Amino acid sequence: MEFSNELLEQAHYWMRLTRAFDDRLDLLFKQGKLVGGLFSQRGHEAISVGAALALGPDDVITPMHRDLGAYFARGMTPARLMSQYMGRATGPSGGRDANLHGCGDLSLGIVGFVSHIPQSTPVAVGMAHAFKLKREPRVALNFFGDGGSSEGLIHEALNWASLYQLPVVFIVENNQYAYSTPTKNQMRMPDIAARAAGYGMSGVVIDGNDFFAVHKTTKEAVERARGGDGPALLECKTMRMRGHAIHDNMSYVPKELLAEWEPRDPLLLFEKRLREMNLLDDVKQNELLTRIEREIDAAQAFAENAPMPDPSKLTEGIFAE
Ligand SMILES: Cc1ncc(C[n+]2csc(CCOP(=O)(O)OP(=O)(O)O)c2C)c(N)n1
Ligand SMILES: [Mg+2]
Repeated sequence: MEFSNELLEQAHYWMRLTRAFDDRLDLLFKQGKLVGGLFSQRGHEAISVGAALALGPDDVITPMHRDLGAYFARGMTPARLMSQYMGRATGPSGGRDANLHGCGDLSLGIVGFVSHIPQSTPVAVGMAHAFKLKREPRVALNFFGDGGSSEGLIHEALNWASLYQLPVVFIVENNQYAYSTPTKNQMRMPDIAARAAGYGMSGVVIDGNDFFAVHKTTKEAVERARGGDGPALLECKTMRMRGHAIHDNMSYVPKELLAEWEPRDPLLLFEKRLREMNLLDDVKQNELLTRIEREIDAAQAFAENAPMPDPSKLTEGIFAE
């Protein structure tokens, strides 16, 4: 598969934007300017951006809490996302929820998730089933974590998806930990992708820090799913480079493990490749970083000046009795 220069440029922008936005959120949280918790994206950029860029405009994603890059790549603006993190009326959840929880926009093909994991997996399967019944050439892309993969719902969803050969692709972001639980304490086998065989679908292990591998494998799986060949389970191996959320100092993660992953940072690997391909130099890199900082400044100013939600509108858009 060829990677066009345009695609690589886009991917670079989205991945750097994700990293810089994540760093800014860390600062803003410490200044008391955000509401709710904060889940760092560091280490997940190649997965969220690489996978999301494999889709067409009519496809849908059901992201999880470390997929900020997928939101950007689907076209959600920094101003709206910053509003969401600051609990403003201008965020996608209108201030009803915070960070990426409850953050979706169907016009961009993003279905926001509820906190319970992995509840959005059967939602993706349901959408894929609807696409198939309506004979629409659309694909659902679902993201879940290694922790989520041990929940019963995953079994039901993957089994159903394979039985009906639905146009859905599952990305499991194996970042070695679910909160403080290392994967070896929640499953016996080394690869979650191995479970795919039990459902009669293909399972692939990918280096989740390698944009090229994530994008290529996802794109192929998406096109197979779109063509009627059914779902796939893609396990992207990475490392959660921060605590579960900002309150967590991850004292339980061995320092050597983090040191081992540090040089495999997805941004560093990607930029090294771009330089080798003569697509990046210091001037271009500095221009990009400066432009992104300005964009994030503007998003922050927008959100800080945006109104808080109007309490009288609390029940609007809520489906409940
Ligand atoms: C059903 C359910 N149980 C527990 C939680 C609390 N919780 C939120 S994220 C999380 C860990 C998820 O780990 P993983 O799926 O590996 O994703 P990661 O945070 O590592 O990206 C837990 C236990 C939840 N949201 N839903
Ligand atoms: Mg995890």
